[in-house]
This record gives sequence, C-alpha cells and structure tokens, in this order.
Amino acid sequence: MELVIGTKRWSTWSLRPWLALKHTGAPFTETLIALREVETSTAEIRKHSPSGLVPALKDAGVVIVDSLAICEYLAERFPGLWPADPVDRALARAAASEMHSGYGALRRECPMELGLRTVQPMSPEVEKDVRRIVALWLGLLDRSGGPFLLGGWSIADAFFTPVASRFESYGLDLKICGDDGRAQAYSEALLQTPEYLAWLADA
Ligand SMILES: N[C@@H](CCC(=O)N[C@@H](CS)C(=O)NCC(=O)O)C(=O)O
Repeated sequence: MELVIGTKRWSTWSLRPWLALKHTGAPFTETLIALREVETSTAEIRKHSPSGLVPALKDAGVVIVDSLAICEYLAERFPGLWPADPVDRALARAAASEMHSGYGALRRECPMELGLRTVQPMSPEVEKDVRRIVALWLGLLDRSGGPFLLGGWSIADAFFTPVASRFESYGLDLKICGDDGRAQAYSEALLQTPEYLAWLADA
C-alpha cells in the first residue's frame, strides 16, 4: 500500500487516513507532496491522484481518493478501525461524517498549523462549531465511558485529531463552549497517541 499525503504541518485530510493506517500496524509506503508550492504542487499531486487532491491510497491496482473513503477501505481490510457494535459503529460514522462535511468556520479561521501556539478569540461562527463539537464529544464519552469517543480508538478519533490540534494551536477555550473538562482531556489525549506523535515528529 502506498499513501500519498501532503505537507504534514498543514494537511489535515492526509493526517486522518495516515493515523488509521498507522493504527493497523500494516507496512505501507508514504509519498509526501509539498503543498502550497505554486509551481509544482498541483502537477505533483496529479501524478498520483486523479482528483488533484491528497490524500490518495494506491492499492490493488487502483487509486482511492478522499480521506473518509480511504478510511472505509482500510476498515474493510483491517479489523478494529470501527467499533464492533453496530449502534456504536453508526455513531462513530456519524461523528466522522459530521467532521468530514462540517465545521466550516473552524476550518477556515483556524487552519491546522502544527507547532503554532497562539490565543485567538473565537468568532461567533467558530464558537458555534466548537460548542457543537464539545456537545458531540461529551455525548459520546458519556455513552462509552472513554477514553476515546466510542471507547477504543476508532476512525472517528482520527477525524477529530486535527480538530484537537487546532484547539491547541489557537488556545480555544472549551469551557466557555460547554465543556466540563472531559472534552479538553479527550482533546489532549488525541495529541498523545503514539501514532499522532509519530506524525508530529516528522512534520
Ligand atoms: N474531501 C477531501 C479533501 C482533500 C483536500 O482538500 N486536500 C487538500 C490538501 S489537505 C489538497 O489536496 N489540496 C490541493 C493543493 O493544496 O494543491 C478528502 O477528504 O480527502
């Protein structure tokens, strides 16, 4: 398997399937494309990815694009990336999908930039996104008892790892968004997994 990814400091979409693949323990090769290089990025990505976007997974003679589709494929190939219980699995998929298609203000106003530490006041739009994320996390943690959203680590946690990185980078205060401390603790735990630390070490 070959996973084509973008610059580790910025590419939140690449981080998600990379974490899932790393989690499986399966060997894979990584092809890194420098993003935001005006002259070369687009052409380089297109050499590997027909959508012109990273991440892309090459396996079984095909190229699979889109972070969520790649994670779904990995879950078909390797056990344990989604919860075993069908209801938990549905909730995990709903959480990952919500992240995949939502939180536009947080994504726009607080782009992932590993290593950045600042304190940025939240706009009303970002606060709305963060409130929803905190409520979603607390609801799932209530149900599962943690330490991850559905108990054991799953693709849902991969999808929220870049969110945790944004919370850290921009010093976003989860308490004013309804957190009782558990969302903050979960966010910090995501940034301590061996898989994320391995990504960070190479960013
Ligand atoms: N929905 C896609 C989004 C992928 C995406 O937007 N990737 C960005 C990098 S994070 C990209 O390839 N941008 C092209 C560029 O920077 O030239 C996914 O989930 O994989």
